[in-house]
Amino acid sequence: MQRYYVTTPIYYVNDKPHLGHAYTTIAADVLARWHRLNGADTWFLTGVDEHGQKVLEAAGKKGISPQAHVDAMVQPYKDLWARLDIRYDDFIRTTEPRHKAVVQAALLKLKEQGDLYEDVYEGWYSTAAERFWTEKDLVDGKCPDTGQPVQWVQETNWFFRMSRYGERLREWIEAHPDFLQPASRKNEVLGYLRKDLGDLCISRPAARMSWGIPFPWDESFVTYVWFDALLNYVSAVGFSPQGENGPDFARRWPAQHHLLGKDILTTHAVYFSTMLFALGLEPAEHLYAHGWWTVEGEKMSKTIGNVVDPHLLVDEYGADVVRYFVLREIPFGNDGDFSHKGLLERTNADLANDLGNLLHRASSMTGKWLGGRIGALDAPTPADLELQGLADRAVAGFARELEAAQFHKALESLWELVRAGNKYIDTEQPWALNREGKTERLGGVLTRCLEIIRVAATLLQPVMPTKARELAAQLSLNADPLLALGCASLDHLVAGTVLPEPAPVFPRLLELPPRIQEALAKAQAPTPPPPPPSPSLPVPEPPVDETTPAAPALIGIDDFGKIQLLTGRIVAAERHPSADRLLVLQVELGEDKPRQIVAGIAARYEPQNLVGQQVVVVANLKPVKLRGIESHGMLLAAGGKDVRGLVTVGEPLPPGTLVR
Ligand code: ME8
Repeated sequence: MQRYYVTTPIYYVNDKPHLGHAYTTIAADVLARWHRLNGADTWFLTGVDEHGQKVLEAAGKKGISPQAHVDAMVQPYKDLWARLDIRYDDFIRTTEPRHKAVVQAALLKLKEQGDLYEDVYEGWYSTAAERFWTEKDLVDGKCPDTGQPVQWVQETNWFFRMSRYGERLREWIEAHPDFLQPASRKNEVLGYLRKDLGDLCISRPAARMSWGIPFPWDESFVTYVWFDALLNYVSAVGFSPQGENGPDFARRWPAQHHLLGKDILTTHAVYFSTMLFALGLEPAEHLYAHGWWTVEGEKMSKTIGNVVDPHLLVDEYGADVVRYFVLREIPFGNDGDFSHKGLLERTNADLANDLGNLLHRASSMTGKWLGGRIGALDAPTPADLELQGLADRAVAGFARELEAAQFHKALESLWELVRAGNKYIDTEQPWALNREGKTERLGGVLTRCLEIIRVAATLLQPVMPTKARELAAQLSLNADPLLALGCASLDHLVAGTVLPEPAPVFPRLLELPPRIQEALAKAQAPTPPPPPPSPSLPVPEPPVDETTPAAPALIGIDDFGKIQLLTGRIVAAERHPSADRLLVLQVELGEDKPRQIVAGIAARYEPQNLVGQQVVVVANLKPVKLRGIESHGMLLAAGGKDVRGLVTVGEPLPPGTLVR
């Protein structure tokens, strides 16, 4: 049986969790859910780092004991993980006896085998970074990591002979090209190893910093917080440095994935790997160092942090949308900026317009024309076979990319299929099939679209667990879970199954929620206005998902009466010579000559497929020039900027017929 063990860093409990912590934890949860779904023996560990100077100081500021402080700080992490639908298997706290015992046993083992020694140490010590620096490391006399002042400290300490294991680590990295990810990180670590790898100071005199795990043979020292914290990945699964390992240890270790931010790559890649070698263990298969989030263009700080308070995000957007957005928006490994406008645009485009629309179209047409029952598949046409090929590729691509922690590519792979589903509707024209009484084909076409929704519901389970269930429920599929691999075949749904009343799963966000706008205003970041309808746009900006019409200001019938809507027939169409988005159309409106209309529909339609189409035209719009070409009117289309479909009239009518 395949096994899969994934970890997040254990977070410092000096403060409550923020978006950065949520990011790593969401990514780990998605990987764990995916492997669980596919039947792997899965273990997902997260937790908190409770020792060290930072935590001690945070407790001091509150005027409470460090133990009372850490006890109080655990719940906010657990609460947030519950709200974000994080399903971990174990949550470790470094103050737990099960962990302390392993750290102390590890120290004893290393001492016995001559890997620890005592020495006098002097250097510049940064309390904020909890480490010593050499003179040349300092930047303007301050800690290079935190910019905080440093103190000259001279003291006796215990050292781990890390230098003994440097060569082994170099060889390990060369022999395991996938160990450090993304690939660019490998050189960073090899560069670090090329410098003379010193030994690691792993104690703190208790007289100076008492909040740590005491040395087993000398209580005047406590363990350096990183030596303590890194061991959580093995202590939690039953490692015993000196005795018998716990029953699950061999089953879990080595882990498959340690996920972490790029800030703590060295401690994991160098300190931890050499510690493991010394303890007779191998490192995990992959260390994945992801990038750094800024917020609305700024470094995450207390003030700006409020605008991305994960609880606020879950309140206003829902956990699934937050999970989707952070994984889809930036490649895992790159830095990225979290902006609310970006979230609004991305979720409207991908979730409401693409996926929501496909569901809405397929289920509402099934409701209207097939009595709400899933139709039987007809003999596949070349277009159907092409769609099946796309589904095979989408599922294989999703699995491959997700397992490589390339979340954005995995999702993009699925979305290619979703977008193809919408295109398939446009070209197969179920409305025409219905009109012409081709019920068998109509059933086949709509069912294939519903099948794409089923594939999406299956693959999205790890990313958006609740939305995936809602999508499945729209197909009357209530069995949970659907197997992810092997879901590609577009023939799983049972013909005749009654679908529920269509309900919107991904409502469109018309503007930023008021609480978000307030938070942004407070942080003095510019509030992105909702996209204004532009008078010069060749197509209007109607609500994209028909399930959630926009609610702009009400107008009277008189205002509406000012708009002259006429049926038209496209008699010629060509690409705009200087704008990729635009087509130049000649549309017959029953006037003495066809009207020239420039329309922003080139991403959706090939010009030759438009000729002969009966459309609806806003006929009394003032002429405008669009990239140098005059446009005398506008076509009605659904989908805003990402046009999803032209508004057409079911019956053939003479051009120029009034539409009301
Ligand atoms: O370093 N963008 O804990 P920590 C992306 N206790 N990820 C971010 C982020 C941001 N702006 N800010 C934080 C520690 N993270 C140690 C770890 S492990 C044995 C000990 C995430 O609370 C990212 O995963 O400072 C980063 O590595 C981690 O939080 C640091 O959390």
